[in-house]
Amino acid sequence: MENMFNLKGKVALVTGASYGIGFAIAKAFANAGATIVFNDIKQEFVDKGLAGYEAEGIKAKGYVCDVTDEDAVNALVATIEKEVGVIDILVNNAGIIKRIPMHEMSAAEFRQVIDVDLNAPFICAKAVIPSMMKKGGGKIINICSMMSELGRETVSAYAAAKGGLKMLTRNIASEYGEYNIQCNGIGPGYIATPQTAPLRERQADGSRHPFDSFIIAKTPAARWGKPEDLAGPAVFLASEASNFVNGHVLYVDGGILAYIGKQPK
Ligand code: NAP
Ligand code: GCO
Repeated sequence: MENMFNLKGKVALVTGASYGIGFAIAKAFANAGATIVFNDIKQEFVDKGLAGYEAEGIKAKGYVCDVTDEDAVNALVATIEKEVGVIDILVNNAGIIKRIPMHEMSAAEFRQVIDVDLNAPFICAKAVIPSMMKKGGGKIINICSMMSELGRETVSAYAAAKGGLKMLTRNIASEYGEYNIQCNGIGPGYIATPQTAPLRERQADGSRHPFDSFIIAKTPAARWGKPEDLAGPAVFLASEASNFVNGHVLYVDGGILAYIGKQPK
């Protein structure tokens, strides 16, 4: 049974994995035996990520690459294949959010979120699929969101992108399942990372941010998730243990999607 979750001999590319959720997933893959490759937009973040992996005893390789740039992504994949090996596992983790009321959001801002959160996963998956097909299979994991299922104020672009990413996940599963490529999503709940830091900032009087209290009330686990909460689900979807799981979004949300929320006192 243990071998089913073993990633020894596998090359895993986790996009945007200098820190946050991507870093935690890549660390889990390394601990399961995978060779880790990651990218970030800036060398300073790649260096920060390399230092983080080194501190964990992980020999990762990091590259500067903007996932929205198709030529750069194709060049990245070719370099990885030359320097490390064919990518067996791709995690489309890189992502941004803009919290702006829709009627105040410019089309350019909307497009930027769609570009990173939806177009880039398409670009990266398209870049790795041909070699996966030749190799006889692979794993693609798209990091979706509560907003793949739910909307809320100010996140129209993000919800549209993450909703689209859920369907892209299902379509890749449908189109490439016969090549033994499994494509699944992970839908994290509210996780304590830099991306959600503004939602957890203490108020001037030291009290919790209203959204922080809201999420605690909406989560049966009554806590924010930690990036490490995603480690086990990610290793499962990257391993042979999930070879017949395809087109699924695994929500790792502490129960948010199942719960109406705690009645205010
Ligand atoms: P984060 O802390 O903001 O980290 C995002 C990472 O993506 C950063 O390393 C960032 O690099 C990188 N990135 C952004 N745009 C990029 C681009 N164009 N090319 C390459 N790298 C890029 O976010 P997170 O909370 O770890 O979230 C990671 C993923 O999980 C995202 O897809 C997010 O939507 C999703 N998610 C997060 C939560 C949550 O509650 N945190 C919940 C559900 C889903 P820079 O530092 O250089 O910008
Ligand atoms: C927000 C949050 C969420 C989380 C995550 C929830 O502003 O509502 O940033 O979008 O990032 O996507 O699953």
